[in-house]
Amino acid sequence: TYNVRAHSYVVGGLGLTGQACVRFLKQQGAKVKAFDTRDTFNVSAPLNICVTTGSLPRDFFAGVDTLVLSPGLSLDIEQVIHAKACGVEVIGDVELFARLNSTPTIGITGSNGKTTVTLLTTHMLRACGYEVCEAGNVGRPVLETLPESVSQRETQPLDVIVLELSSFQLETTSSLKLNAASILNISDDHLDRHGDMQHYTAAKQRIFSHCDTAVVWRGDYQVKPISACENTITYGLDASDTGFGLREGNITFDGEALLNSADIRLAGMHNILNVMASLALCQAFGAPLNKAALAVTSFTSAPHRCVEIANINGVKWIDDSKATNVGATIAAIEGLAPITKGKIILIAGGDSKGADLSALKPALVESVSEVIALGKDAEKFSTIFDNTTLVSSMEMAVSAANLRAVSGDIVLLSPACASIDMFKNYMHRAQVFTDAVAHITASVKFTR
Ligand code: UMA
Ligand code: ADP
Repeated sequence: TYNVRAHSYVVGGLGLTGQACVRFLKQQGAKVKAFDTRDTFNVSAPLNICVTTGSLPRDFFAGVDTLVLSPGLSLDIEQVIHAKACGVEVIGDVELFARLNSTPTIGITGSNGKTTVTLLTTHMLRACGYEVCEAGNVGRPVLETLPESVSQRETQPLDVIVLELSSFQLETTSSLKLNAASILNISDDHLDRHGDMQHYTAAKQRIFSHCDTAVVWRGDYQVKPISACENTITYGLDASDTGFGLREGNITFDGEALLNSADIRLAGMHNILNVMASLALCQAFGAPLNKAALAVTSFTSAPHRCVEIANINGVKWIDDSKATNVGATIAAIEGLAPITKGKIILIAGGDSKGADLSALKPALVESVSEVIALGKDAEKFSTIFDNTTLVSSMEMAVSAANLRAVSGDIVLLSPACASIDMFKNYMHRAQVFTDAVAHITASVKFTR
């Protein structure tokens, strides 16, 4: 067994993950100090340890054997190269969790749908009577789910943990044992960090390294495990007699109807796939499938994922600020096109993270009347779609859309890009959008 006290740690980065690592390691009585590459950053409570910012002194890693690196930091930065040169092992918080965890665990990764499937799977398992919590990229650092962590000590022992895992978290993980795991889908994202699709896919494939049951979408060969897993459950939108399928509007398991898709309160075919993935993960864990299926009907979308925030004179305003890559925006357009009575006006742009936006073109040409683009990579939209208007703020984007939209239309904020060039995060971007839309509502009332 892994003994935390027998090691001496450096925690790299003091965001949410780094702070949770420091607290956990200190509680366990381990030796720990930290660095952050930024001159200034916020901590939620005093850490009471030695913290170094910027470049590190030459002897910084003397006597240290493990660097726990935050997911927001690349393995290529000078501090990590320095650590490796000193013989220090570089791991992430998920690897530390893996070495200590003994609770059954389910893992979810993919370019899109991770949070939805993580929350839905958790919701289903809770409805089946299990003590369950979600953690990881969804927002709760994984170490906080261990029974010895302060936040878990006061609560009931967990029957199962559902982990949302990003490619950054998987990149530094090697011994995570999962009862069930899935790569939901793979499309272009984070290439500024991973370099190319091959490295990005390889990071995601690490989820299957020690996994009992792989949950596999039949629609993309890239999501199949390259390493051997004992069992496989497949799903897809075809009428399959094995695994999960779709027949006459019903989600089926081994050909038997399980759930009518009309009872699902999430929009778009991509969400049917998300429901199937969640059901398959529950099935792999051994949960009663009928109860899990019933729970779907009481699950609503997490915020900022294709949510209608206003209907002003017949124009629907939709917040899909969480669409930070091309795959998510395509899913939103394809999901909304069949339900719109008019045209779709798309507000998009931000930091494309090195992505090739041309994959968006067919969906734009097919279903979007105009793109209003903002942010660092706004001009990339002009190169793939003629009717693109460039604006310099979200307020301008909303008022331009308001001028063009008529009853029956949809104005969709689905940026296909990260928000960090103009906003604190995707939630902040959504707030600025919502405020600007509320401003229109106020002026509509005023003119009346
Ligand atoms: N940073 C520095 N220097 C440092 C430390 C951080 O510049 O020394 C910067 C990073 O480059 C990044 C930001 O600070 O821009 C945050 O990085 P972090 O590693 O400290 O992030 P945390 O606050 O620990 O949050 C992370 C996940 N964030 C990232 O991977 C960037 C959160 O996912 C996750 O909820 C949290 O751990 C708990 O597990 C967020 C995310 O955006 C939602 N994830 C990306 C995505 O979903 O696309 C991968
Ligand atoms: P993630 O956690 O992977 O970012 P979310 O569930 O938060 O995933 O959804 C992010 C974005 O991707 C939203 O815009 C959502 O509408 C879209 N999306 C959700 N599921 C899928 C899917 N299976 N395929 C493509 N896009 C999806």
